[in-house]
Amino acid sequence: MKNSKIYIAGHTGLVGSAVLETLVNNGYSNLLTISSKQLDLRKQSAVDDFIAREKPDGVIICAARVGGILANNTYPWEFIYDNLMIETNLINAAHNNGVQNLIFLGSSCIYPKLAPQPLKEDYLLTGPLEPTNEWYAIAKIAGIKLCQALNREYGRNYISLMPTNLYGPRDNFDLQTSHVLPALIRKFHEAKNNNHAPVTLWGSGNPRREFLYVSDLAEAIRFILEYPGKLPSDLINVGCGNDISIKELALLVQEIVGHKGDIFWDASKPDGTPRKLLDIGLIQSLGWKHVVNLREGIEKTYDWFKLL
Ligand code: GFB
Repeated sequence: MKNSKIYIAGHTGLVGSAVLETLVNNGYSNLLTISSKQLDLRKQSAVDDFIAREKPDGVIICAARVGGILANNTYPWEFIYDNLMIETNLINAAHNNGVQNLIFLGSSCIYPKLAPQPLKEDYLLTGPLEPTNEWYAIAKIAGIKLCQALNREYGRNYISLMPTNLYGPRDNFDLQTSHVLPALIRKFHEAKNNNHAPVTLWGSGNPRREFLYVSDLAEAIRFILEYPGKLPSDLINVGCGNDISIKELALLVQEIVGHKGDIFWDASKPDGTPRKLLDIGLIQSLGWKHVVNLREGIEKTYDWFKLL
């Protein structure tokens, strides 16, 4: 098992790098990776050739075009096209080369914008999506369906994990394209170093989000990889089980960073979905639970950011 050849697609990103680290630390000795320079996952024949040549035993798809609310809203084409191509090429090549086990990663934004909370797996496709990220969400829903179609028709074991908002070391800290947590860390840090200048954040601060430290997701992936026997579902949420408003999050990051200035809210920027708290009953019933709490995770991420 630990010498199975497992291909981690997207091993340099936030999630892929944490998965690589976790599996190496747990004795996996035959992990396969390739840089995006050497293999463009959007190119079908290149992906086919790579998978046919390497013949992995399992595939973990961490590769994706990801970004925060503004990036999703500004680049609808890149978010839908790149994600559709990456996942279709990888899942198709894996299936054609007899790969029986695959893990695909999505996001909590696949659920309807106004679905009841917490979000259960079976709320998928029960209502309209949040418009700022429907392009990304539709690509991810297609990925879930690709896996489910192969499971149903060909008996594959292709599992889709739906993580909540993730953060941690090696995240994207670019203020135009990042998610909220790295943006807050950077904004408060730079403002502190600028005589505690005011910080401007986006939207109203009222939306609520659930955050999971990326090493916890990597552990959840390992847990699913090593799960003995058949899983009860091929769509499983991964979260920590509680959420926080963006205003509360801002105060927490401000305190951890040590910024003492004002906070302003730019109402011209979108709020996005009001709330997306995952129901994590299913993965908890299997025996998995997160370990890193939000304060500790932000402190670790800030320590990493200061070394940049
Ligand atoms: O993390 P975030 O960009 O994405 O924003 P989503 C979360 C909330 O934080 C929104 C607010 O209400 C933002 O308006 N916010 C406040 C900020 N200040 C900032 C800031 O400086 N930068 C950013 N980025 N946000 C994404 C989806 O939605 O979540 C993706 O667009 C994906 O597709 C990802 O699903 C997990 O949580 O709203």
